[in-house]
Amino acid sequence: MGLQYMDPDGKEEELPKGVQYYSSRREMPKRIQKYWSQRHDLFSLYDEGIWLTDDAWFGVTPEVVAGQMAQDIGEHVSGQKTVIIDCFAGAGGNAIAFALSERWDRIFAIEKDPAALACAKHNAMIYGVDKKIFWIEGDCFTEIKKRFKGCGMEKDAVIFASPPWGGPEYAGDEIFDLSKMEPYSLDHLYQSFSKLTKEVVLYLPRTSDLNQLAEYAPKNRKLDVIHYNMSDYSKGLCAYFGGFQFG
Ligand code: MGP
Repeated sequence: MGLQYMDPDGKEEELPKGVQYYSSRREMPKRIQKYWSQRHDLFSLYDEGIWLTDDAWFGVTPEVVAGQMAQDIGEHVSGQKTVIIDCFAGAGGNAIAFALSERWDRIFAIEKDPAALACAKHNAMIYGVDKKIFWIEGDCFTEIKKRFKGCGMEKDAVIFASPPWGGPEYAGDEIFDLSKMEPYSLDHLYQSFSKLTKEVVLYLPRTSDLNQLAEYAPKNRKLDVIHYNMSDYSKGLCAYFGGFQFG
């Protein structure tokens, strides 16, 4: 049984379990109150009734950052890629940005937490793109094997993943050790996703150990890593594996 929620048109809705719509900072649990002032950075349409789980407040990609990433992936990937798979869709920030970019024939959004998935679908509806996304509830490692491997779609697909970083505590490390990222290490993510397609984009902490990332650069070739700023500092970085060409 969820909470009652008054949508912006004044209709009462029952919120699914684990889903929240906060209309003031006071309503939020203390541990996430600091994100209240960022709500319109996360979703410019927050006031239209954006749903989030409490953990999504610190995991979701801010809208302008997600938009920039969607543009970079779409413009700089080599070959005829037409499918993008968002492996940790969370509350939908990235999948919505992919849909708004109108670059992809098919967008798949995988999320194992049913509450986060309910948020993502609802939020995509607010942005008018829910019908442009195929929603999959499940574990991304299982789902990509089950649904995409051997179906001929691999050559058309890019995998995007904004995985959990082990919570906001990541920020306490001067250099973030990607081999200890919880619950999935860089190696686990890279090895699992690159079995499906070479074009893999990972969104990682801004303090990620670049030497660890460099180990995945192809021999004698570069690996592009791009920081994404808001205001004048980095929110996080994307590592672009496989065929991407940035200048
Ligand atoms: P932050 O450092 O937790 O917060 O997240 P804040 O207040 O934005 O920090 P500040 O120093 O920038 O003011 C910064 C950004 O990292 C967020 O906007 C998210 O995009 C991203 N992010 C944070 N966490 C904890 C995660 C995570 O676990 N997974 C993913 N994919 N992104 C995260």
